[in-house]
Amino acid sequence: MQQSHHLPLEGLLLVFLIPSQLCTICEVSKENHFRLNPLLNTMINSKYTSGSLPASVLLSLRLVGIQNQNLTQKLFQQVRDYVEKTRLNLTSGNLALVILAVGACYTPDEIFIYENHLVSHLEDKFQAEMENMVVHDGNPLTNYYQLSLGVLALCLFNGKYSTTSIAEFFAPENKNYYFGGQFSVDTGAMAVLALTCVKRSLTKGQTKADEENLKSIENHIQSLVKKILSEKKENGLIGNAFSTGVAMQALFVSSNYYKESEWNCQKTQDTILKETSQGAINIPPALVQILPALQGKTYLDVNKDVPCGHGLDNFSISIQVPQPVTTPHSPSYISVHYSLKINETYSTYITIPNGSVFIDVMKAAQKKNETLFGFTVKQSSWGPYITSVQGIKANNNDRTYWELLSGGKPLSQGVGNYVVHNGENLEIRWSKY
Ligand code: B12
Ligand SMILES: *[C@@H]1O[C@H](CO)[C@@H](O)[C@H](O)[C@H]1NC(C)=O
Ligand SMILES: *[C@@H]1O[C@H](CO)[C@@H](O)[C@H](O)[C@H]1NC(C)=O
Ligand SMILES: *[C@@H]1O[C@H](CO)[C@@H](O)[C@H](O)[C@H]1NC(C)=O
Ligand SMILES: *[C@@H]1O[C@H](CO)[C@@H](O)[C@H](O)[C@H]1NC(C)=O
Ligand SMILES: *[C@@H]1O[C@H](CO)[C@@H](O)[C@H](O)[C@H]1NC(C)=O
Ligand SMILES: *[C@@H]1O[C@H](CO)[C@@H](O)[C@H](O)[C@H]1NC(C)=O
Repeated sequence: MQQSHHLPLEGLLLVFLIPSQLCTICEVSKENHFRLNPLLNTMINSKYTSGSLPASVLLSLRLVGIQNQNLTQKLFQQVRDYVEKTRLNLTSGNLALVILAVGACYTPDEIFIYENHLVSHLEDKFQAEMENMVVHDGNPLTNYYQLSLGVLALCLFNGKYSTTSIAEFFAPENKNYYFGGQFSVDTGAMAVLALTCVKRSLTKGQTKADEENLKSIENHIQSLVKKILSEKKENGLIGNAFSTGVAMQALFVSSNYYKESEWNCQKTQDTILKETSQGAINIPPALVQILPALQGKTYLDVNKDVPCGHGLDNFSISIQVPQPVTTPHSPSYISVHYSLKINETYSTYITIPNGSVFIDVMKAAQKKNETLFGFTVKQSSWGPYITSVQGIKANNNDRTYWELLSGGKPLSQGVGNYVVHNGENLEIRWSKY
């Protein structure tokens, strides 16, 4: 908060006093910058069609010091349009991303935040999330990932929030960190970033209550970091490929809560670089978190009072025309089994061109029988999200959603990205998280 003037000095002291803090941060070396090319190109050349994605891309580029004027101006314009078109009827997390992106480093764009009172709007939205939790059995309007983004933006941009409430709501045993009993790495990692920001702002204040809050926030960070590390896979990924970017960021800012031997950052980095260059991680909202992580940067480096870095300033960015997908003249067809499970199960066989994705199967089933298989989607930055099937709507207040499965196992991709296979057993199931 007010102490932001002291940050540069504090930063220097940290560098000299606690060198071990820096060892765990691994950055892609200069000679290897070319390996970031596929990642950057996918990010930059995506059509940014949906929601806050332009904001996330802008934030990511600014954090790594890419200041291509044409590109940042275009992105900033898209963010403005988004804010105007939606008249700020945004979810808390989306508004937080706008604030972080526009305010990252000292830029003239920052005035946009103040002209539109974005921070006080975020305070209201955060309040509404809390109130919803009180009324609806502890369930926020959105989720804890977005509440964490909200706390982070309020903390970095001098917004008002109650540290006592945060210390209470963000306890690691809170059910909102879990989906179907499984710890959500993305959620825990974003919470670590938010709590770390709050922690840093508290080490100054120091009333008796602050001291209590500080202690409990430090405990929360410690247990969340432990849970994140326990989701580390053999190949170095943390959770899955889509959560690893934000998990790396969380581990960068919390290195005094684990031993150096507990995380091999280099291994995680190698796997991520390999997977992005093979095109295995080609979804822009995942890449926007990975890019800063590969440069040793985190969302906590968003500093409105310091100019943008120059890290990748010389990076050559080619704005490509997306290549048309070459479709074979006579596509081969595959057949899959599709079932819809509510209380009863409704099933059908669907024949579709090889290479189709899950949503193509759903559309074909819908065509067969609209009453049984009719569904609706909402566009999100990750692609189409299934909001209802047979008229039954997902509802955050009840923690209900439409779950995607294959062979009885939950998928880690959405209906717009998951490519289906011949003979596969696909299912969409009315579930609780
Ligand atoms: C919270 C959450 C959920 C909640 C959403 C409801 C709620 N209470 O908000 C629940 C538990 C229901 C859920 C469901 C699913 N999720 Co989810 N979810 C998240 C999480 C942790 C945060 C989303 C968020 O608010 N982001 C921030 C805001 C600002 O961005 P947003 O785009 O506006 O957010 C909306 C969308 O993200 C949407 N959403 C949530 N999950 C998914 C998944 C897909 C594929 C799509 C298109 C949209 C979507 O819900 C958000 C609120 O409206 C993300 C992690 C992340 N990094 O985002 C994973 C994440 C997006 N989910 C993921 C997956 C795989 C799913 C499921 C497909 C799982 C399954 N097997 O069924 C389903 C979606 C099925 C469907 N109906 O289409 C993956 C997507 C990976 C990918 N390659 O696309 C992520 C990245 C987690 C991960 N690391 O694997 N999810
Ligand atoms: C920016 O865009 C203008 C016109 O669209 C173009 O002439 C110029 O070369 C571009 N500059 C860079 C650095 O790409
Ligand atoms: C905000 O948007 C939601 C759906 O996105 C809509 O249901 C609601 O009526 C909107 N509220 C206002 C005040 O426009
Ligand atoms: C960028 O390029 C200029 C000129 O080619 C060079 O002087 C400068 O050192 C480079 N900066 C970085 C960060 O590589
Ligand atoms: C499923 O069955 C239960 C118990 O019979 C019922 O309460 C519930 O409403 C049903 N759910 C749906 C979505 O039909
Ligand atoms: C579908 O296409 C993939 C490659 O795109 C191929 O390996 C597979 O054999 C094809 N399957 C059928 C049934 O044609
Ligand atoms: C759709 O399925 C329902 C229930 O099985 C059936 O009554 C109806 O006739 C079907 N409609 C079509 C167009 O096949």
